[in-house]
Amino acid sequence: MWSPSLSSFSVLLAALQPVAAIWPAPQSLTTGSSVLYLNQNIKVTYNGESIPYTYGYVSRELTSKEVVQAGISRTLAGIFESKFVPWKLHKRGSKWEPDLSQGQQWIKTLEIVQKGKDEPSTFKPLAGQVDESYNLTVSAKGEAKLAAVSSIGVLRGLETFSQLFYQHSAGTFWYTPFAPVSVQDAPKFPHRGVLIDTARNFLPVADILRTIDAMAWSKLNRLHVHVTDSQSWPLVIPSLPEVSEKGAYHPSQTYSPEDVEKIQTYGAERGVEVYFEIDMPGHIGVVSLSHPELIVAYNLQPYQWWCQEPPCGAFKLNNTAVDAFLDKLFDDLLPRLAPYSAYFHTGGDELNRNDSMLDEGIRSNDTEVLRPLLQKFIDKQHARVRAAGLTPITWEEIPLEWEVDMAKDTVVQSWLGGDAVKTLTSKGYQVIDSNYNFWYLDCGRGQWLTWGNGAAFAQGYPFNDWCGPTKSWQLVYQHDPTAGLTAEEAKLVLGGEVALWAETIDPVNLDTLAWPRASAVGEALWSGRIDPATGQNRSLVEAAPRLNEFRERLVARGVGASPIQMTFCTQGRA
Ligand code: CP6
Repeated sequence: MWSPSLSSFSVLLAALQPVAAIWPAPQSLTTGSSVLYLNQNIKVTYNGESIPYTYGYVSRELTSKEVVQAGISRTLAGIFESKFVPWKLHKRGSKWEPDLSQGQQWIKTLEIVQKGKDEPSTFKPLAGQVDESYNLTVSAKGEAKLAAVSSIGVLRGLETFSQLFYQHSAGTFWYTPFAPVSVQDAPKFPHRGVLIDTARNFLPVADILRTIDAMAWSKLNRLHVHVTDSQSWPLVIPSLPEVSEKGAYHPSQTYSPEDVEKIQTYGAERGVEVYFEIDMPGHIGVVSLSHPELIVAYNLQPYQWWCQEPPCGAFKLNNTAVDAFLDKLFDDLLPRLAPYSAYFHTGGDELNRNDSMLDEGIRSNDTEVLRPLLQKFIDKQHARVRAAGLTPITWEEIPLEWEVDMAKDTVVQSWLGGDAVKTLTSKGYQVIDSNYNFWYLDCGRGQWLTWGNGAAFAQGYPFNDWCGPTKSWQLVYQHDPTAGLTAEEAKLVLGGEVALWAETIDPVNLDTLAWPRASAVGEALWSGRIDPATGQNRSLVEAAPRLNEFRERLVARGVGASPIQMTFCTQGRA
């Protein structure tokens, strides 16, 4: 008789007590119920040196100190400028804010200590492993301390710090109701990524930068730019200007070398490594517009015979002119990318064997004929990538469908689901999981089957849904890339990536499709599926109001994230 009323009593208490809503959940978090206020008078130090808070500070060079200084500026701006007043998160008509007439206890200091050095000094921040861990404490007296090994760890801790604060509805007061606070945190997986596709529909630089911001707030750290495909080539290659001149949708829809560097340095400043993919030998038909001699099966019909999606087109697999083109392309591009990223993605998905029937040097679709040619193609391509100091990433078809051998430090991105992650890790490859059943965020809307103004491909194809139903945040949240793996296999899972294939995405719907579902994957990859406090899978019931609050912060900071529930769900609770 006692226990039901006892438990409903504690539920009631929990609902009256505000709950810190850090997203993604830290590995360990304790909070109190003292109110502390924050204003621009906070004294910030970095390794003992005072850091003036300059509004809108942008780092001039990627040194740890500059990155931290810019991070502090953004963090405080993220608190003071976002004007996040959490009225939606409290019961209708309730008196939920601290009483300003009680006086203010201020946060006086934020003492940042970075114990390690960021090397190399050229700031290739996330090359290989970076220690992103941090400890954050805020005493009831208003002394905040943040300790980390790397400057990226400092940025992660600053983001957590910012999520403790709300603006008072009275105006220029910002407070946390949770002091004292103690956080110990570190990511479960080193690779927590988002794939964007700038070939099906172009994304202006500003939209990419906003995506990087939302990634950093979600503690996502790798932006994979699928920059070219058979539909368009927006990337300007100065030594091969004709490729984007012919291949971009429009001269305004291109990325100059300066744009690329801007995107990479913007990411590096925020602890987001930006790496690029030039997909090949399939998905490269657009090169036919400038170099028709290198490509087979461009824009052929019926497209299903040649590829998955029009317009088709693949590189000739055994061709010296293709080699010369790739030498030139990689010599131009890779040295520009290498200072800011550890990886280059060489594609390798959905190569259709029929394409080589049209290659005058091959004239076969026999796997046994094509496999050694593809092996040679991949060997040369990966040697070019490694020579530039980058680690190659390929799609899973290269090792699994084609059984091409690669060095075991090659990273393989898996998208087809099933046993692929287990098979790849048991073979010794490092894996990024992008299982399309869970982490393809574009899926679920009618696709390009009305293509060509409804005329060119109006061959009676039924309208269908692009790759299945739209995925809920709950579905993407619950996918664990290491489920069913042995401990040995799980060690080789670097993490995962959500994909935003852009057949039906452009700046108009990018934010609503990406956020906050990518943030849900951010928690799956940063915090892990298991809650260390309970040893159980994380609870959707616990996550929902926390993700809801994080979504409000995304919107307040200028990202058009979709709502995940009714205001009633928070206001209606006791
Ligand atoms: N484009 C490229 C795509 C896809 C892939 N590669 C894709 C395939 C199937 C689905 C969604 C996207 N549009 N280059 C596969 C990696 Cl369901």
